[in-house]
Amino acid sequence: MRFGIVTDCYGIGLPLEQALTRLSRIGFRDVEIVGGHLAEDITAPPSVYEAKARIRYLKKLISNLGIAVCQLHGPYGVCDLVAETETQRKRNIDIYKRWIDWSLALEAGALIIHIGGRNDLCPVKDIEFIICRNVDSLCRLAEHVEGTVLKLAIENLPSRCADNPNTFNLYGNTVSELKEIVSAVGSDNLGICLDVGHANIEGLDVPSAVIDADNSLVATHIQENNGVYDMHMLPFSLRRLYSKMDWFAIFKAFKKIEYPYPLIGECANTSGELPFEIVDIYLKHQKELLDTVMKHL
Ligand SMILES: [Mn+2]
Repeated sequence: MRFGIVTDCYGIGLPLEQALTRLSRIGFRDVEIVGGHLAEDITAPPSVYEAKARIRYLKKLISNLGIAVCQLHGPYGVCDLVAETETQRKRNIDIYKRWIDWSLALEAGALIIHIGGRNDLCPVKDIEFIICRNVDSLCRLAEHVEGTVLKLAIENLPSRCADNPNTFNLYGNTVSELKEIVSAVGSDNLGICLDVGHANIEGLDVPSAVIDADNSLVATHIQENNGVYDMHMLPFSLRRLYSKMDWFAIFKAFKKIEYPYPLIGECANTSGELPFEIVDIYLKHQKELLDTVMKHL
């Protein structure tokens, strides 16, 4: 088991090319590229045709650095797959298709998708309606990736959020809800991204959530929080008094299901706040700590 990380761990202000170079130098081989590193406006990414020179450059850089793009995170919650209107939903699906094209161009393993039904973006609160619209939107996205190895990974999102009280998700808060969507869509390209921190906020038993997700798991967001704020800290940052996340049990669960991909830290707790040289030292040692823990499970 290997530990990788998101590319905005230095803060989004450090360009992708520089972040990748720094991460490679300190030993990282596996990353999630964040949408904000590829497009100024994540709801309007350039087409891969418009961006072909940059894509060519990035692919060469990634290969030279020995890095694998395990995951790519597109528009986060803003392109809701249920949406306020059908026109908006169609527009959001098309934006996701552009992110799929980027994922394919960069040979990413999985594209992370936020499940539709965010409270503030989705006026209809009927759960059956939310499920139907998600399934329909995801069927259309699955069609767009058919015949490729790219996985679309729907992420569990919390049903309450102390940081941003209005932006919680009405559905897709548990592994069983995500599995219901995955089986309704019925595509080999669709799976789950388990955000263990979101699972913790939701009050789920995190190791059991990993076991439940089992082979539908195709992407991860590893992050620690206190169960209230979505803190996105590296594992072992908090004392047990403040965090109920038992990292030894969590990593053991990933080992038990023989999770085949690197675990990706969606961790940016010092991002943009420290000099890059300090972040390098911090990340290098955190990686060493996590690799050691995983090796000795
Ligand atoms: Mn996440």
